[in-house]
Amino acid sequence: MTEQGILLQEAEDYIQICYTELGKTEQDIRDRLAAIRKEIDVTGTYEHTFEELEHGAKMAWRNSNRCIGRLFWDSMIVKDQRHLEHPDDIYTALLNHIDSATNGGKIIPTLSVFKPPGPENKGVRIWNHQLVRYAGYETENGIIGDPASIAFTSLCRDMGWRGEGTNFDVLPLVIQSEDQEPLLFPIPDGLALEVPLTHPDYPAFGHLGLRWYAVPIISDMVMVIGGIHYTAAPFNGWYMATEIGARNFADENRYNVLPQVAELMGLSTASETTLWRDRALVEMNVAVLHSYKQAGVSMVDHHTAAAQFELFEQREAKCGRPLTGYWNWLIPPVSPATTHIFHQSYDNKIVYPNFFKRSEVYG
Ligand code: HEM
Ligand code: NRG
Repeated sequence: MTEQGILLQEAEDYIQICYTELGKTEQDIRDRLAAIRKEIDVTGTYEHTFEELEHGAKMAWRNSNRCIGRLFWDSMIVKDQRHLEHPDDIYTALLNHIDSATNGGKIIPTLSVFKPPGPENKGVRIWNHQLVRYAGYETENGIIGDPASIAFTSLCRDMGWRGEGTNFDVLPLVIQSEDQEPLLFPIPDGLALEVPLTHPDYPAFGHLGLRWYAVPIISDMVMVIGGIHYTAAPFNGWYMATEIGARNFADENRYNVLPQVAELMGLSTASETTLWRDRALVEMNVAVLHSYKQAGVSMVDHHTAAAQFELFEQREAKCGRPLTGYWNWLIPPVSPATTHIFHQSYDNKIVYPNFFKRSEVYG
């Protein structure tokens, strides 16, 4: 089949299901498909209406097999920024996303959509993994900051950016539009809300000087709806505490702070059988939940998130939609067997619309 034939096929599949879910008539579907056929014939591609884009983005979240947060798929805010081409305007829109999604701490799940590539244009691409992320530097005295950001940080430095060199330097935005070179834009001080970490029972925990940003805004995934590849569609919800407490700070190839937490708790790290890692891990997660609560920033613990996911499973069954999920990612990294997710299996079939890693789509 030709590329246009495939696009038309995918458009037809999507419009059928989208319009059915939105309660439109068979005539609406026929009319829209005729218009899309014509548009693809003439231009080689087609544009989604806002309604199609909005519902498609929500479906893409609903179909994200690795996401435990899907109960709230239907309430996401979708911002249509497809008209923006100039990097300055895209920058402004990204700052607006950060600000309006943060909402003073009461986080609003939000997705901004920028111009997708087509036969005549290359669309928009954001080079950051997340809009807000800490830099990582390799130095003679070891790594400073987030080891996961070393490659991207060095790219920013090649483009002329200089961070302060702390463990928590907020990286700049790197935006590419059409055929232009990627450009670098700073995130103004104070725009990205951050939470200093403290522990309700261990004052010494606060002296570690740990902090994390309020809102995870994934910006490097491709959203695929009806055959259109949205290469710039940053989205956010709120954090589940274990993402920060059990991975970002605990992984040995990330901030790796469990030995320091064990020490301030007075635990001996001489033998694994004391389970000092596990005890430090739990208190690390207590600190994350406590600190976000105290700062008034939305966050969910893994037990509540699993209960919400169970409700999502039930609602999907009621709507007659087969549930898909990826067990390896859905189980939380702390006490997984205390959640129902651990004790059942999930079908990891990929259903469209969905989000993909760039490498899955473009190799
Ligand atoms: C992955 C929670 C909102 C799409 C995840 C993960 C968690 C999570 C814990 C696993 C992350 C990891 O292990 O690194 C939540 C919570 C949300 C939320 C608590 C609160 C509302 C969203 C939204 C979207 C989304 C709004 C998209 C519109 C995804 C996708 C992944 C994912 C695509 C997989 C990411 C990857 O493959 O790297 N989510 N999520 N989530 N979530 Fe959600
Ligand atoms: N684990 C990553 C974030 C992955 C997505 N998680 C969310 N997404 N909660 C981290 O930064 O720790 N979301 O859209 O809310």
